Amino acid sequence: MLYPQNNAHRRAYKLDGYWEFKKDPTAEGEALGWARGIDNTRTIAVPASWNEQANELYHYHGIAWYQTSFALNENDINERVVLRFSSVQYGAAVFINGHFAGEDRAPYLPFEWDVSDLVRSGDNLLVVKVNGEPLNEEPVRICDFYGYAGIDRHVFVCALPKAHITDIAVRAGADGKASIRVTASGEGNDAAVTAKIGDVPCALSKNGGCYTGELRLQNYERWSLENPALYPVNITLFDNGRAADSYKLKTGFRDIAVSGRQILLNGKPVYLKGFDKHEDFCVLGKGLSYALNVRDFDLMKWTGANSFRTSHYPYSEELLDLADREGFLVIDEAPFAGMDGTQFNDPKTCEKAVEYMKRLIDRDKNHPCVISYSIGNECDTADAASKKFFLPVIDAARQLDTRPLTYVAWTKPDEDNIYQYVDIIGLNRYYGWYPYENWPGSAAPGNIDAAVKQMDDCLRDFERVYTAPLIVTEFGADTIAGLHSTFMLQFSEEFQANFLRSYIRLIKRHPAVAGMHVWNFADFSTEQSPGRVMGNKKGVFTRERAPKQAAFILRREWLGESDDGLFCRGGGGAFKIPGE
Ligand code: BDP
Repeated sequence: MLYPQNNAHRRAYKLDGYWEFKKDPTAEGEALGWARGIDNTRTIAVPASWNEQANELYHYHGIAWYQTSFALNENDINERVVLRFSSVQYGAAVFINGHFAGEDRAPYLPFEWDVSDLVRSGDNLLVVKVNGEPLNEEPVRICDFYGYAGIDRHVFVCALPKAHITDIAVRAGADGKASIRVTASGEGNDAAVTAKIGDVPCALSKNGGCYTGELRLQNYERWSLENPALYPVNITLFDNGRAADSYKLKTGFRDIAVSGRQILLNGKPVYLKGFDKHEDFCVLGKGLSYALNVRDFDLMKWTGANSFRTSHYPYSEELLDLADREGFLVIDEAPFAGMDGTQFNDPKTCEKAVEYMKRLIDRDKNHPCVISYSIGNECDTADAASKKFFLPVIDAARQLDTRPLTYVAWTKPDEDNIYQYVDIIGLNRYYGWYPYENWPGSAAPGNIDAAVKQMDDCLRDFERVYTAPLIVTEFGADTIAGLHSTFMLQFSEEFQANFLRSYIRLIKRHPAVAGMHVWNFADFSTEQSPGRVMGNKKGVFTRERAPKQAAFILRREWLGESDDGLFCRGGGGAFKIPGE
């Protein structure tokens, strides 16, 4: 699905702003005719989760109704009008001018409908019924993160030409070759499509239902961490002898592959250093913020990170755009976290999982930053029934994309049923933090030396059983910013700094490991519980993005900063003490 854009042929109206909002705790809105409009509402901002926008909304996870209006002119309504939601948690039923437009429950993924028959010139009423939590049969769980709900990314109304481009897939390799596939709709038999990357044109030929072609750039720069060169791809659809539609996206020429124990970027081994993140910030909840994204990349770079995982769901398209521009390597995770036998044994849930995996790849396939899709996080894959769920997901992913697949879990090497089918093995380990009662000889919480020994054993066990690259996809310790201790006590900044440094140094000694992601980039909100002090505090940064001591340790481990450097350098370069 293409991201909305404005050009000579397309208009995209963003419906950001203040909307009207009404809770529906007894689910009676539909019967009361709220689809035709709601009254006695309160104001809510879009995009953003609703929970932190008002005291009365924080704990609300039921059904809620949103309403706004948008104006279209005569030109718009003579075209194909499409309504696009970039993501709504957890699913939306949508009504335009009182008529049903569509319903979709895909978590953290976009959906759109042709609403040409429902709109009129002038004002149009848009009403959205939102489910505040996922239905049981959906392959998505709110794990250790707060169940933020609402319209958390942009909503667009688009006017597209009747003959229009519906999809574009560009695969650009390190050798300068690009293959392009375009699908269109509403065009005549003599329609044609042209493509241009940079200055190099390419006529696409009609192949079954789509237009395909290849081109090669002679003078080009590869997309890499140091130089994330992006090239504009301009696609034009000609119908009846004239340009009917066009679309512009960006591509990067790069290869990603797994060979032996290594991940290769443009044929050279690349070591992943970075974080697991969450879409989570004060007031916004999971709401999109461009400024926050820029800040997060700045801080990730400042620590020396080159990559992150979108734990535990697809993040916004805008965030991936930024990763393309900034040269970050992303493990793009499907929303399948914490699945167990209940989901594995329900064929409808398994079918949905395949659909969502396909939709994730469809959305993200053109991003050079995406180096791997993670098919899930910490599911009960010791259960053989997990194959019923994951093998079709893996199969679907392999049919659509050549990117390596990752699976992330805490299962033991010989008991897991899924690792053998993926290309990269993600290990989540918390030795020395959580008591692992079921792991014989588990390190006591707080005992870093024993934890490191146990992590070492774990890596050796995996190295014996699997030949694929390993990534330590999670390790970390909750830390309350401002708590200090010389006794190496859990929750102190000193403990976290030491804990991370010890893990990192051990991990670096294992050549089978191709990377490490610290849990977590920043503190984030969770359901309240005795083990969570207003959220998960394993962030290297606080929720407000202030560094804990561990952030400076990462700089030293990942950038090779000296001790002096910890105190004398700002993020933007050398900081000179006046007079020195
Ligand atoms: C891991 C989960 C992650 C949690 C983390 C933790 O993948 O979602 O937040 O543990 O406990 O097992 O901090």
